[in-house]
Amino acid sequence: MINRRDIIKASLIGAPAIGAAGAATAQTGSDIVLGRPCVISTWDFGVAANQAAWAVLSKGGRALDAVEAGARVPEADLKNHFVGRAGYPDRDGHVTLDASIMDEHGGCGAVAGLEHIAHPISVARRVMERTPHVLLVGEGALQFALEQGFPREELLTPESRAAWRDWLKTSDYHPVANGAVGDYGKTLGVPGGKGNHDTIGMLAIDAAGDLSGACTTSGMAWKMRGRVGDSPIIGAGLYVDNEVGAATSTGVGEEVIRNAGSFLVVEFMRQGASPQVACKQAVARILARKPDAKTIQVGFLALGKTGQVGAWSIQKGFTYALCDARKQDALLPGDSFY
Ligand code: SD4
Repeated sequence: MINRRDIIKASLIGAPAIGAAGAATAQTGSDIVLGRPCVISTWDFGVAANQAAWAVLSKGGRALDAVEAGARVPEADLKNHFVGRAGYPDRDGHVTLDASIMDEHGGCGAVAGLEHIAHPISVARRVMERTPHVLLVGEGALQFALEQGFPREELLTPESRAAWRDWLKTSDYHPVANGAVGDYGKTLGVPGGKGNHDTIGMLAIDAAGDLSGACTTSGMAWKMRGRVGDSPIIGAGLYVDNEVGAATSTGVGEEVIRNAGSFLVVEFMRQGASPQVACKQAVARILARKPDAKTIQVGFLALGKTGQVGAWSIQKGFTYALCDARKQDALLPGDSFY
């Protein structure tokens, strides 16, 4: 994988892009600028998700439809143990899913602790479009999904069950009072980091220049029953402001919630920070408020209204995928403090 600077130099993605008015848009600082339409998402598997989103965007489709289509790809991927079907369960063996979606009008919908439904992102969209509410949880979310015609399914695969049983041998998870990131087990490594890094956050701009975002996850492996992370919390795991830009997060959700992370990134952008600087400042805020957070992973991804991209994390290892008319399979490492 080449680094961000190389890619900008090589003009692979950082080449002058077609901006809002169809004119060449200059890069600002170290920001990568994508053409319109475009889509970005967290982690390596974001490449495949972006391509599904691109199938919508390249035909002039709406960013909202694109991010839903993209997020459904890892939700269905049996090799991905941190999103949708085959997600690792909580400590009691239940696969509980969190997801949120936001559109260009500030509309939002989310589900938390949803069981037995393979595509929580689509249920989140129904919450947005067909209820007067923003967030449905647990039993109520399941009831709503079934009423909406989503099939009830077993999401715990034999492989995920085996991993859970293996984890039960040591139950290697030690929450610390209200701070607590815990130890997610030796096989998963740094909490929120490599080995435990498959939440997808996806942000898109469509041909009309409108923004939408989606975020979906099975949350931290072996979490306490009832634990909800940042991904379904609007302003924490996802925030979209069609005037300014959008942001999403991955990693240990407790630290993101504590700092209203994605909202914070968008607010920094509103105050004039580039998406890259905004992500960096939000990670710095987390570290300033809780210095021992340097042992965990949190990453932010942001997309400015005119296609600038930002990505910053606590630890090395955060990657993100980019896609516009010039290239649909770009993958870059984010910048980090450690
Ligand atoms: C959570 N943020 O539930 C999610 C998990 C994650 O990389 O992103 N892991 O806290």
